[in-house]
Amino acid sequence: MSPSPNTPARDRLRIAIQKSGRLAEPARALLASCGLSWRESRDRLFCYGESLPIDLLLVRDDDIPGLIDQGVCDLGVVGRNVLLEQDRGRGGNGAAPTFREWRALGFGGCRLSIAVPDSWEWQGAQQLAGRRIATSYPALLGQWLQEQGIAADIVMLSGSVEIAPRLGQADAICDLVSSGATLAANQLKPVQTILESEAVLAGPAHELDSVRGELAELLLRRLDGALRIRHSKLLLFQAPRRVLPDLLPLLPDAEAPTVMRLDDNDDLALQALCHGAVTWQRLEELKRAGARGLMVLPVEGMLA
Ligand code: PRT
Ligand code: ZN
Repeated sequence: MSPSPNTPARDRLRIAIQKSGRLAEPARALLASCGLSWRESRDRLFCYGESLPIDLLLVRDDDIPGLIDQGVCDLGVVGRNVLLEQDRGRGGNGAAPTFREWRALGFGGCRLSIAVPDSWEWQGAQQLAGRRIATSYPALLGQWLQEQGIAADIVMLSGSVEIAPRLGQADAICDLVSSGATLAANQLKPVQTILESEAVLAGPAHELDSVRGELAELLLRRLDGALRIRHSKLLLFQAPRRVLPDLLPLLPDAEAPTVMRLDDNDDLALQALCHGAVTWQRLEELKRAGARGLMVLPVEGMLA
């Protein structure tokens, strides 16, 4: 396929991302690292893909699963918490899910947790029986309570869930937690995680077809490369051949290192793509084991 930005609308891939909020910038940065660039519309609701026919729709995160469902956009970057809440929320009418998680994206990490007042001595989930739990995630909480066999009242609130116990609206809450500072400031403590969440690339339950399918595949290939090298570094060094057995165990996270023989002596030049942290300590260990001329380079792109 030779991608050209001047393609008809049906042949353009449309991705919904958050207009503003926690996921907005990291989503754009990740897509930009896949080689996408855009021209933004005056109303700042639409970004027209310039390098590839892949456009962005800037929306509220809660609207993203519905937009995929309606076919208004093909893909979206959204928290797993939002995606699953809307998916479970549809369960009641028996409809098959029309969207699913395509990739976990490694940012926007948080937990959907039950939190109770600091004064409670937590003995286990059964303590929630007959209690009122405030949340913006009634479907996920309802499913978890059902799985635990607990009958409790779900109090649906669209925001400021953490103050519900102090206002007497609820006994406990179920909300997103990252650092835990908000809970602590409200004299609450997390006692049970019901979902580990992060930003995900969401798409339809089925494959996309024709040109948009090809574009989605191209994007996924680049995305997989970008995610894979996110914390990777290229390590270059030299070493005598005889110390190789001591060096390789120090590179457990490296893809099979490339080993090149240097001219006229027993020295080797090695090149290893490390997916874990390449710390000073690790460099020092390699040096002690006989490596020299150690050099750590950033990795800008990778296509498997
Ligand atoms: O305007 P729009 O509807 O698009 O945005 P929003 O206000 O609904 O969403 P936003 O930007 O707040 O969050 C978007 C997504 O970020 C969420 O759906 C999660 O997937 C993810 N995320 C990651 C979080 C948090 N961490 C988080 N800490 N979303 C919300 N919080 C809130 C939480 O609700 C609580 O009020 O932060 C507070 C707790 O934070 P800590 O650090 O004090 O524990
Ligand atoms: Zn929202």
